[in-house]
Amino acid sequence: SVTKRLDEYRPYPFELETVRLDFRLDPKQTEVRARMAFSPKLPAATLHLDGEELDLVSISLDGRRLLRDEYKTSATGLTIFAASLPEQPFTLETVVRIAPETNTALEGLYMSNGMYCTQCEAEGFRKITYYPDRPDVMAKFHVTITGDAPVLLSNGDLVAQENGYAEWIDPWPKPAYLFALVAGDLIAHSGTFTTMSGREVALNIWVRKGDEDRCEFALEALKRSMQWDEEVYGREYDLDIFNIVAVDDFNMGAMENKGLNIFNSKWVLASPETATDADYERIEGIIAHEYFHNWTGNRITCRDWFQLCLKEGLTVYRDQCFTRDTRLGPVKRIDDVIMLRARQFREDRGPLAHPPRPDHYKEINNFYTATVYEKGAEIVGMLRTLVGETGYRQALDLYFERHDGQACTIEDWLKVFEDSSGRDLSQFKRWYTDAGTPVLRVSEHYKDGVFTLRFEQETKPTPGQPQKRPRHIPITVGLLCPDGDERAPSRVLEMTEAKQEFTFEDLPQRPVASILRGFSAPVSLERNIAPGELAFLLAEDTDPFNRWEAGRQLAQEALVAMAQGKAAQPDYAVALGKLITDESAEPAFRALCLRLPSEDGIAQSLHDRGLTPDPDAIHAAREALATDLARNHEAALAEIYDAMAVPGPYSPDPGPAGQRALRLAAAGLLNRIDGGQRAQALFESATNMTESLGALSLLVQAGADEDALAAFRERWKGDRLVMDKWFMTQLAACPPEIAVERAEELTEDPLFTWKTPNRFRALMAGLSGNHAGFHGKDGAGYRFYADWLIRLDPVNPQVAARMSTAFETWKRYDAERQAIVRNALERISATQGLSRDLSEMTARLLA
Ligand code: BAL
Ligand code: ZN
Repeated sequence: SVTKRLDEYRPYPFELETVRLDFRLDPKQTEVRARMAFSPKLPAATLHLDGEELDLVSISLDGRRLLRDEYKTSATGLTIFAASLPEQPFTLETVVRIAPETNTALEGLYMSNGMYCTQCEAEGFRKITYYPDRPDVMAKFHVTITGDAPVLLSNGDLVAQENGYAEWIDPWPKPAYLFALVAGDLIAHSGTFTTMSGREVALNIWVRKGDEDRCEFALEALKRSMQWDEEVYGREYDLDIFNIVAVDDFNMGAMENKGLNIFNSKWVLASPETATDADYERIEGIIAHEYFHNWTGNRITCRDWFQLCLKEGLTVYRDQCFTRDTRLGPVKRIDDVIMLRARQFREDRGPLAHPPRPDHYKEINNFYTATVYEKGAEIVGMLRTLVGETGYRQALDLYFERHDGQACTIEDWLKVFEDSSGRDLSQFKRWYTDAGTPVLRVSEHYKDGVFTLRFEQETKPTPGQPQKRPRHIPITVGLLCPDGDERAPSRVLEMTEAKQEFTFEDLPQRPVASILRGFSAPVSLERNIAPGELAFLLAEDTDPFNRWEAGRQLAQEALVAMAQGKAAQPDYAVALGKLITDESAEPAFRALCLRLPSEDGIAQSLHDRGLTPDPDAIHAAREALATDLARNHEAALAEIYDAMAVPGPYSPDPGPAGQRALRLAAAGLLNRIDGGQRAQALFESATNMTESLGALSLLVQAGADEDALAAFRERWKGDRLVMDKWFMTQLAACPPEIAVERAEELTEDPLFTWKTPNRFRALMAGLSGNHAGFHGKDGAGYRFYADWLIRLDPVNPQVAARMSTAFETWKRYDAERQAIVRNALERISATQGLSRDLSEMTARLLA
């Protein structure tokens, strides 16, 4: 299949101002009539429309049927020869038929539980009708829907409606990937929002009957998002109606279609009995994310798919800031960095590493990655650090003013920062074009009142980029006196060279440096620092991120030593003891400090030090450290466990959620020494899903789960979202030696409806999240996983390809494991009729 390249971009040779789409819905044979008003921009151009899996019924130009020799169709589209095209504007009309019922790939128009819905990003619209399916072609859509369903939705404003018929006009030009249609027997949970200019917007969350009492939280989150975007970015909503639809079968988390967001029901529906605190927070974040796309993505979109992080990086950054503002800012920042390291740093170190703006791809769906999203967000954060608060707001104002209604590039984006701040960002741009996580080494020197930080940066080669250039890195630094006071306000050091030093003068005493505060750049900091200094930072740093980071580093050092059979320094246990009883620290923050680094993270850390990680030794080390901590701090942890019980009715607010998190973290450690006693009691008394699932997970970990798993299943077997948790948790948390066997058994469970993406992901991610289980020496985990990817691929290539990233770390491990993975990947890659999605992934994984 064909590789697409950034430097091959050519503008579309026609202007497409309006499109009229008439749908006659039928599960087996939906008819789509499209009328497109084109104006040629270049003389004698042929007209190419994308189209896949379409049954062409008719095609006419300005009312005249085209003859067979005036156009040609292929597996990828429809071409009308230049000789048949007038030089003046013309209208092309096509009629095609499609079969939503048999569309299991969930791209284009498909069906989920009897309801019709669409997913068009990135290139799904071409499975609905022939069209220039590229984001730089922006047109006004006018849609009619005829179908046997009480609710018929599309983008924009509803202009006419009667039984089985609806007509929608979207006044805002948009690319086809933002088109959406939904039809079904749905019920709305509704509200209103009055915008800053006083317009009233109707808000609806459409769900299946029975789910309507789980929508209130999402509705309120939507209102908070609308308000925040007005206050912080000056952005007002621009239609009279905003619809959200919850769908059970969905490849992504959610989709920002103009005025008609479609959500994976997992990220809308919430009730205390069925959703955890983490779910609530994530729902709020995703609702905000999709809403914020209305300006960063929809009003200003991408010129081509190479620019995906233009909208995604910025919108993730915006949703992260929204959550920081509405919940506990420092805790959110730490959570985001944990995620970034677990997913993006991991991606950047392996065979799938790519720049936030890739310059080639075969299947764009394979680039909806942590690098494009989360690293893209870090880059926006760095820009803000470099130009400052006011500078950032000025740049964004200019971005909206200059580019509203356009399809833009990363160059356009950086130019608004350059023009508004007067800075040269040409070196900074490497963050977008170069892959890999820079390693930042620092050494500290103190003499005659002068403190010097010497930095060195190095980025390892990544696929296709053997040579790396120095990046422009903002390093926020604070200096602490030995008594914990700040010496001076935090300073942003701007590193642009491969080696660079910065000095701080007039210091009567050697300070303790707090480096990379707030994680001011997505780099891997290497610092030769004494455990005592880390313990000091954990106790005293005024930057909450670095306070947590010091603890994490102590834990990581202990685990890395233990995984090699060495004794751990006692510093971590001692320092942590002080922190967990520090009642001036937020419970949510303390909970994060009690969370040990993941086994995958320890494996990475060992690999970074040139060692081969042994998954069993890592698991044993982590268990041993947890047991040690429990023994050392038993009384304090038990006290926390009792004190952090949250009485009264459930609230997902950050306060009580933080208490529950701390309580569960304490129970998690104590679970190693109390024989699962607290977990059992909590499981039986739980009044919400956070406690219930938290306790279940601990029982699974303790191997005392048989009754609890059965009871949980019995209670929730009719609830698809809760059952996903049941599948996932018992695989992620169980002792590694039984993980694969359990996964095999679970695939036999009648509730394992593997064609539903959420269920498939729950089981597979549960297994791959069990580090020592998935990477078991006998290779059973690898084989099992590969078998299922092969099975899913013909049904849903996008999900199969996405899940193949479980193999991205395979080169870290020993030769025996590598041989088994290689074999598994080669087996996938040799499968007859493998999708473009999965074959690109396996080729990259094997390269
Ligand atoms: N655009 C795809 C889903 C999202 O990032 O919002
Ligand atoms: Zn997005």
